[in-house]
Amino acid sequence: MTIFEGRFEQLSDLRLAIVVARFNDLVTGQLLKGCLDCLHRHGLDASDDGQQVDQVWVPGSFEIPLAAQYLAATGRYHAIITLGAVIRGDTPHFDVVISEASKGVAAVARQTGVPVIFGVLTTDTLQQALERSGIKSNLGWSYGLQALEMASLIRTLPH
Ligand code: INI
Repeated sequence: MTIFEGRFEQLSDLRLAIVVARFNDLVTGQLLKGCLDCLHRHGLDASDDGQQVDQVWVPGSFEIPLAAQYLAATGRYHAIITLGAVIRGDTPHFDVVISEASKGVAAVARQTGVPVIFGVLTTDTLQQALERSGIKSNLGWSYGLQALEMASLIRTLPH
């Protein structure tokens, strides 16, 4: 039996891109902080002038899939992390935004073969979103970890 799984080692040549939504940037900025902390603590150069991790800012979560698609199509990145916050209290078109963001991200990953991590928080209130982006835990950290695992896994799978 062969078991394929991602490992958190030999990460020095990985290139990652992070797509961040400005909407609710109180939350998404914190997710980004947590995500970069995770990547840094796994040995990646996630500094402002580093070459391993690029950042792309988009207006809102609805725009995330298009930016992710451009990035994935370049072939430069081993994984892409998307960060957004969709809060039900803010808008009646909550369902539209989250549905397009989630379906779009999944489609990009399948069409390009590049892992795209879905880091769009979906909550009923701003308080819940803040709790998940630093007050209690920071899911940005988990999204970073999931990107490393998937980037590593894809490299080990038979092509
Ligand atoms: N974008 C978000 O990322 N989160 C939200 O909660 C949100 N709300 O509430 O509307 C939101 N809307 C903007 C949307 O993502 C697009 O940027 C906008 O519709 C322009 O296409």
